Amino acid sequence: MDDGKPVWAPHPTDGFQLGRIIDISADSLTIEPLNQRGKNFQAPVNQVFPAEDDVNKHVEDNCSLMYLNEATLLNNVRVRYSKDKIYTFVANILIAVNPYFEIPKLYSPETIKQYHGRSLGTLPPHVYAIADKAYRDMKVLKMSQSIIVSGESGAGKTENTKFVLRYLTTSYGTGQDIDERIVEANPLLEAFGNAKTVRNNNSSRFGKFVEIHFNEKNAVVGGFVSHYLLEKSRICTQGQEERNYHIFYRLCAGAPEDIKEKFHLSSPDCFRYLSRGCTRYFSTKDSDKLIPQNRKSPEHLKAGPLKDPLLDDHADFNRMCVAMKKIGLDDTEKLNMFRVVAGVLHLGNIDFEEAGSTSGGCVLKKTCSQPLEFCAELLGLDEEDLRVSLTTRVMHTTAGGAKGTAIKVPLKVEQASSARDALAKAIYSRLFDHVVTRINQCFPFDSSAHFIGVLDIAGFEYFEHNSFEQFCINYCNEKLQQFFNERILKEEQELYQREGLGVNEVHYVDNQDCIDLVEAKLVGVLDILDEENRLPQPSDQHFTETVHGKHKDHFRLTVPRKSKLTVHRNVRDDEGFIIRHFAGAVCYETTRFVEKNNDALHTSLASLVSESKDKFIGELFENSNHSKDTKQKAGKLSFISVGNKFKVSLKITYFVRCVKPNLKMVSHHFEGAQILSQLQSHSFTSCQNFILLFVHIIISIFTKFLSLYSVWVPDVSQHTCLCVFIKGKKITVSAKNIKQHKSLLCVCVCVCVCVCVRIDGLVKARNLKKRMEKLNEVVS
Ligand code: AD9
Ligand code: MG
Repeated sequence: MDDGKPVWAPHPTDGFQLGRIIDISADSLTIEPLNQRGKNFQAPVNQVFPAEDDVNKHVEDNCSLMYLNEATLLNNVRVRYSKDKIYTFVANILIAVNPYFEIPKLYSPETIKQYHGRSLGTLPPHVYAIADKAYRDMKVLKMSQSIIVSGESGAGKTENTKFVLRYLTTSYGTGQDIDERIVEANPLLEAFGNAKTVRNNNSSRFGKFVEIHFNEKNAVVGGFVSHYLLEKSRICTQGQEERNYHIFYRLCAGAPEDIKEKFHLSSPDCFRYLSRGCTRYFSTKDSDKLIPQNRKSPEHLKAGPLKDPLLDDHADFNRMCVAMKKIGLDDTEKLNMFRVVAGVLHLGNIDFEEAGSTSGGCVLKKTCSQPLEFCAELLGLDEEDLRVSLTTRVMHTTAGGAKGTAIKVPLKVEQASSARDALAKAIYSRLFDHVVTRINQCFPFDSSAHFIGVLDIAGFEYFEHNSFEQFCINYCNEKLQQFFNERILKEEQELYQREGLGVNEVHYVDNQDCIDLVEAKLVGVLDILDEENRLPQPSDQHFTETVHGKHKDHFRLTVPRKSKLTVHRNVRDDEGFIIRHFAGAVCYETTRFVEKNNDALHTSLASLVSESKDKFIGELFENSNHSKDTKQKAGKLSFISVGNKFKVSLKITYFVRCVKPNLKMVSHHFEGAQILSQLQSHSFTSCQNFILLFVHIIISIFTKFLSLYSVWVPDVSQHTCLCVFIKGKKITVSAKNIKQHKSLLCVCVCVCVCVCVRIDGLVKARNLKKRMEKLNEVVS
């Protein structure tokens, strides 16, 4: 690299910049930027990479780059992005950069036809190519396949998932209703399970695994959606400038007048559950003109009822109704769903105040008789029963160990508010379960030979303030990453073993310790939190202290104050903890963790709704097992079941790694540094792992070779790239001559491979990783 050739050196915002090596010291290089002559700077050796001869040239598969490293990979993706080529392969992993605009013809029916039956690599990289490969492998290998779509929030996972579904149903469907229903299920799922967040205007707040089933003749016969981890806390409260689930606003904005009247709906501003987050869009004006002509006008931001200038709730309501019709839901079912949504909104408006008596209990505020009446009416409950169940709970006295008489214990204002919110969460999440169940009934199948599953989960999240929701989502992503590591590395190892290379063990960064930290029995954060919830007086502070107490020297967990990992010094040690995730360290503020983890419906409320006069509500709660309900926390159980599904039933997995180009969510804007960090934590890790694995093999061969014959060693400190020991005699090779020696190096590698291929054993060399990186540069 010190041959005067351009190199990639770190840049704070672009990720990398082109420069020239001016000087080399033991562990750093002096670089002169190509576009800022004289503005030299120092860069660590391991962060400077050789550049391709032509940095404006791009390749479809990163593996065909002359030098494959972080910088060339990023540059390749950047050049392609600037030409609206958003897909790039790294072998058979697909990188997909979110373009934030519709690229003409990229997903057109003609494009679908083009990819039909074509081998990977014969056409430009595309998510259709991955879908087709999965299909062909399913057909040939007679095995179910899965495609895992990952990436951070807003990176394009859900959109790409939809493209895969559309491709498979269009290309290999039978042209019947079922094909369309599988695709049209998405707008409905999104209405109930997606919301606007600061990272994505249409953020999925649940995970889904969609299976497309095929018959013996490999034609689509049906589908099945598994869902998990719906973010329940959002139903009652949202972060600043975030919204509740779309359906609430769509109903208020788009429902016909008669339905609005029937369900007593008005502007979203009138509902507490809708007005907690979006202060920016909040106004007390009760105007109902929800769709601004100019959606971005400042007037609109200032005035008008609660709505988002970038979302068109009115039009989206109509689109959702079309989707409902297409998947076969009739008007009664549709209205039932809307009625429950409206019931939840009115429930949220019920408020409490101290009773003013010695009982210490609470009563409904005087202004709340109407919300109580509306809520009871819509949910088929008795108004008085609802009032009593919200403000008291039934407890059984125990006499001599046997259950005694039931007594009504009055609830304090906060307890009654929690009970109300728990009821809202229970009703809405039951409704969501019902929506998924109904969707599944719309594309039934009697039997299927195989399926292709597509996983789309909420992406890794880190904000300025991170709470319980981020904790759960990131835990899920951590599990997914583990699966990715295992799958890719294990398969590679097996391949090397099959090829006869004597590699016994390959070490890679395993995140099992991080997963254990969250889910281990008794000492895991989730169990500690559950335990806290069971205490007579649970507190966030006590929970946080217990977490720190149980994991004092845990590599993955640290206190916020002393940590250099994140910038959250203002969080006190008993107010949070930092977890080092695979994708970076996140500081979680534990205020309200206990409350958010508590979905428990107390018995009187649970039995009240399950005995509702309304048939639909009764059915939602029909098979409810209250004790099970109270225990279903944080999606721990449900994620594992989905995870197990992969492990047990699927043999082959394809990965689509989505990348978010910028935080502003705009088109044609490439923020190199933040893309680089996504590539490092997602796609590139895998690529690095490949390289690491490859270099690991070479190193182990060399190390064996050393004891017998000779070895090549990187020797940067002497301004040379290589020293070669041949039978004990050291010969240095300067970087200038490296090209001439390339063939010699190749011969050496071949000889090493031939000689050492059957030698087993582990590498014990120190600083292995550093050496591997150096050697990798040399070898490449
Ligand atoms: V989250 O983890 O659910 O918050 P996703 O699912 O990764 O997130 P999503 O697919 O919802 O992100 O994409 C965000 C937005 O980017 C979409 O609403 C589109 O407006 C935009 N997008 C994403 N992919 C494409 C694309 N291939 N073409 C055009 C796109 N626009
Ligand atoms: Mg999504």
